[in-house]
Amino acid sequence: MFKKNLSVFLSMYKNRILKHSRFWLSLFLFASFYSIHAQENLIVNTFGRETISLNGTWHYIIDPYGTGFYDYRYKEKSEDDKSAYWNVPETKKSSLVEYGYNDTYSIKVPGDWNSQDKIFQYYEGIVWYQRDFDIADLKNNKNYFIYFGAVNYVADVYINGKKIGSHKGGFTPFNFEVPKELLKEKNNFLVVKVDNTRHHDEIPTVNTDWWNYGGITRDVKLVVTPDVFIEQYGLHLDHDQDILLAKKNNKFKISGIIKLNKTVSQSKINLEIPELKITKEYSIDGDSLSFNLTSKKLKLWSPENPKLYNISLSYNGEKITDKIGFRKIETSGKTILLNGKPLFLKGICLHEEIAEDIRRAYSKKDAEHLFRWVKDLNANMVRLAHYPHNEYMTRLADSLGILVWSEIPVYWTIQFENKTVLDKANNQLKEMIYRDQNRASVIIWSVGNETPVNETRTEFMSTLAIKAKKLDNTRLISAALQVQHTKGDVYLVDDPLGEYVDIVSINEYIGWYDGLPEKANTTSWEIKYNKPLFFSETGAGAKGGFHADKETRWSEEFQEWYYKSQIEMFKNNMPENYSGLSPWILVDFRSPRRNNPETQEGWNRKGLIDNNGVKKKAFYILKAYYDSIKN
Ligand code: GCB
Repeated sequence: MFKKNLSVFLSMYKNRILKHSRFWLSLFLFASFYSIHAQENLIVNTFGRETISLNGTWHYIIDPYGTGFYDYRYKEKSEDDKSAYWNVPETKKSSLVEYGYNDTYSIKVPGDWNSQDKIFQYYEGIVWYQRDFDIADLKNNKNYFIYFGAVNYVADVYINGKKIGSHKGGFTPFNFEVPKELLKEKNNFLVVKVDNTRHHDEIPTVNTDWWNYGGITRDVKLVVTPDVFIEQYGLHLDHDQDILLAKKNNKFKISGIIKLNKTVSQSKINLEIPELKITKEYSIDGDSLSFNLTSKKLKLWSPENPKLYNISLSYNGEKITDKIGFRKIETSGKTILLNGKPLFLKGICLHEEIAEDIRRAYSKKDAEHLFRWVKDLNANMVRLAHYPHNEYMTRLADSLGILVWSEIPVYWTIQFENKTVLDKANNQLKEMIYRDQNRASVIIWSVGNETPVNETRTEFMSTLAIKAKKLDNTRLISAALQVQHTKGDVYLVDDPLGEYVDIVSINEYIGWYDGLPEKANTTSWEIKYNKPLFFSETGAGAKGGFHADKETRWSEEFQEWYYKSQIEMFKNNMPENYSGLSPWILVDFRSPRRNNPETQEGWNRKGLIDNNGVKKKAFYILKAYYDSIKN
């Protein structure tokens, strides 16, 4: 299938490909997409299409032994096996039935399972999810895709007894087409086997400093499309234009790319951006199209003015709507430039968690809750650690004007030597990039965090960095690195991965894991690369409400002292490429590694806000620092 599509694509575009280099980019994008992606192609922007929500109350079975899937010889059950949990349990009174779904065992979707019932609190393993659904107006000329915002970690999806797909990766979206002959107007029996068991050869691997929340953690919906439809599209300011010149002449080039689910010939697509008075009709041959257009009077997107334009794409009876901002992010030597102006990143890291409820965040309301604090901190940027967060976060960041670092969970020591692990990382990278390709707020794709420096790892990580750049050259690439050597008080950053990234990012904990806070006063930095330097982490723990003198660890005063010392270092001892920071972390978060019974109790306490939502003293220190920096 992949080869066939590719050869059709090649034959149809041969001449134009030779003429127009932009086609090379799109060819690469689609070729690499097809070569690794096992599941069906990702549909972008499910918000601006016809959908049927499958959120709500589902049923569950906890299945630690995998009984729903394996027989007593531990062999996989056949599809029509009456005891397989994807099948409707028999109702004949003589039948031997040893499983079932009923309202006593109910669970909310979206949402992690751990927070929903005591029985799940520390559970990791298999849980079967089930619900029925109807399609009021089932149409033959439509396609129906089941779409999941994320399932942690493996999802096997069955509809009316048939397996329709499987996906790995806990933080990225996926969709499967539901064969029409399978669907009914009433009582479709939908089952998802979810397994969040940690494995050495997965991403993330077994060891992380966050809780492995399991379940269908994000929205589930049916996406209803025409038979031929726009699967993906990207619209952005052309990256090659000189932005200062464009601003001077008030003439901006917008580039676009559209991908259909099928090959067509001479078919028409309409693009509208009413506010810019843009109405275009494009002709598409094959399954993809790239184009450029010029716009006058464009207002560029920035944190100060997060201007979004309503856009619509109409094709084959379907109208897809979106809100898109246009901006240019680049580096020039040691500086980050946004729309041609130097940019300082006043950031903060956050996990996708609502600490007060001890659960994963998943909704627009949750995003608003977290971003209110970000705004309150006077920050202009978030590092969404350590995995792609839900789409409400990046959409809200777009409208609030908050810059985003988005990361795949290539975290600490994974199996860098294992080719299939690289494939998995690649897959997550692509799903992250595809989903958010139209979010102006996302300026950095990060390929990982604190990976150990050695040749195998650098090969692995640089492959990802190169891949990310090829998939999307309109954003910056980074990875959170660590200091390898010190020369007295001078900290040297010379990780070879630095060659491959646009921004050299460093995690440092001088004063917490490394001496006491005053150590920062005498520390200075030497960076091997002529690139912007960003501090992707720094932080200290404090238990909210615990007060003592500043030398007492875990007190709010210690954390305050730490932040004051760090800020002194940032103000006085920085090389000129210092371009920003995102301290660790906005809010305390759950971590099974943190077991001090007096101060931690399963929480990483480096939050500037405690697990009850109360700000600690250090919050105000960072807030004041950010207030003092004008971009
Ligand atoms: C780090 C990690 C982060 C941890 C943090 C800590 O360097 O990147 O995931 O949670 O340190 O608190 O130790």
